[in-house]
This record gives sequence, structure tokens and C-alpha cells, in this order.
Amino acid sequence: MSMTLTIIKPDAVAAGNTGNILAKLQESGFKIRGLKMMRLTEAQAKAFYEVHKERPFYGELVSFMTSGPVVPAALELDGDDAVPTLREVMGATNSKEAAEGTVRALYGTDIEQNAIHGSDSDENAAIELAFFFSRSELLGAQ
Ligand code: 3AN
Repeated sequence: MSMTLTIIKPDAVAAGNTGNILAKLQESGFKIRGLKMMRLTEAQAKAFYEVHKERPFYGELVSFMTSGPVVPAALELDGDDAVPTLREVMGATNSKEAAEGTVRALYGTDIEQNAIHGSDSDENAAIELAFFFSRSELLGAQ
């Protein structure tokens, strides 16, 4: 099995799409191994997106991610492909360009308000899972 992290972002939580998105992820084969609702502090959002700190949209991204509650979830998939499978189910960064049926096409609005985050590599998935969940919070993790 393999794991990845998603965050249901403030736009999707505020729109009431948390349940629909979790259902779609489960229909895509993911098991939910950790789940919480929280409001990120500015320091947490800055730390989570530190790789983007030189990008022009960093400030806006931090404001957006702290604008309301988010729902991080630890996702497990049979086999090795949790990260690429979530990227596929999630769709392109810009919701307007995301393939039909993907989470971002269904529930996102644009390049910033794009409904969910998904880890982009196994290495980052491990770092991001540890950012939100302690080992004892990851039920069923080996
Ligand atoms: P992804 O979320 O598809 O991995 P990244 O890692 O390039 O995309 O970007 C992280 C987040 O930064 C995106 N989810 C999006 O919310 C935001 N973002 C990326 N590019 C832009 C942009 N050009 N303008 C505003 N926000 C952006």
C-alpha cells in the first residue's frame, strides 16, 4: 500500500463539498486513514507552502489557505501509486483546464480556488502527512 495527503481547501469546505469530495476519493479506491477539520494559522500555511515562497502568488495563496477551515486527509491506496492516482483524480492545477470528471473540474473555480491539494511525490507525501498527522492519528498505518 502507499499513502498521500490531500487537503480539501477553504473554497470547497465553504461550498459544502467536503462530503462529495471524500466520497469521490473513496470511489477512486482511496481509504481514509486520517481526517481532521482545522483552520490553518498564517505560520502553518507559510510553512506548508514554503517551496512556493519566491512565487508571485505566495502571499495570496497563504491568505486563501487561511481564509476558512480546511480538511486534511491521509489517503491510502493498494499498490504503489497513491500519489499519481490522486494527481489524476484531482486534475490540473487550473480548475478551468482540469479534465472532465476530476475533482477540480467538478468543484474548483480557477487556479487558486482549486478545491483540493494533492502531494506531488512520495517524498513530499511523507513530509506533508507528518505535517498534519502524528503517527498515532494515522489509523491502520503500518
Ligand atoms: P498543485 O496544487 O496542482 O500541485 P502547485 O503545487 O504548482 O499546484 O501550486 C500550489 C498551489 O498554489 C495551487 N494548488 C494553487 O492553489 C496555487 N497556485 C499555483 N499557481 C498559481 C497561480 N499562478 N496563481 C495563484 N495561485 C496559484
